[in-house]
Amino acid sequence: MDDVIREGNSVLREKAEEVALPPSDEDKRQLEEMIEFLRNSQDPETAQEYQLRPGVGLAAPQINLKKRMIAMRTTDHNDELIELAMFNPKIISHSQQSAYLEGGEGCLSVDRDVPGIVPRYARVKLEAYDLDGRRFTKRLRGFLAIVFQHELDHLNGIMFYDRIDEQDPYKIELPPHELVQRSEDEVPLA
Ligand code: 4LI
Ligand code: NI
Repeated sequence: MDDVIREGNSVLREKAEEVALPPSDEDKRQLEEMIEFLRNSQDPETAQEYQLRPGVGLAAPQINLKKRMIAMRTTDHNDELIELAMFNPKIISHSQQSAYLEGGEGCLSVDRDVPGIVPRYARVKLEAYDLDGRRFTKRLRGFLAIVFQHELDHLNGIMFYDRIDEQDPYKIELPPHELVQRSEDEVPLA
């Protein structure tokens, strides 16, 4: 059950390949299994039994597949459960405003605490293909937007700590203009 690839494995540093569309039965099965893994990791009994850490996002390279596939499972700002399975996801537009998790980011492939701010876009509009191979777009904000960007990074061989400022891990990136005001969107989440 816990077949998650850990940091140090070169697969996590490679660029994953586009999935040919429509997706094959094998691609679909693997993406469904990624959602199932997240469900299990969030279920206290199953997580205990299989010694799983809870996660809300998983990218295919983390289970040793060089494919552009992402699974997400978490609640949105209305406490509604959101499950997303995506082939070939990409950002088609994003906010200028940034956001970050105040508690830093964690990753199922990283068995240590890496403190610091991971700057992300506050809002993104994504394009992807669902399990049926149908194209869809979706706007994300808040925690969901951050999780999506973290997982998309995995498809490009980027780890969250690559984005933490080495000199000053808690440095908050601001637009390089003194007249730019910070808006509500920039308040830290969680
Ligand atoms: C228990 C049951 C404090 C520390 C606050 C926990 C079910 C960290 C935050 C969870 C942190 C669930 C999460 C992510 C952070 C921290 C991921 C708890 C699982 C909160 C998800 C991918 C970054 C995503 C906000 C090192 C495994 N997840 N917390 N970051 N939750 N979770 N990330 N940050 N500090 N990581 O982890 O799934 S994007 Cl659902
Ligand atoms: Ni990760």
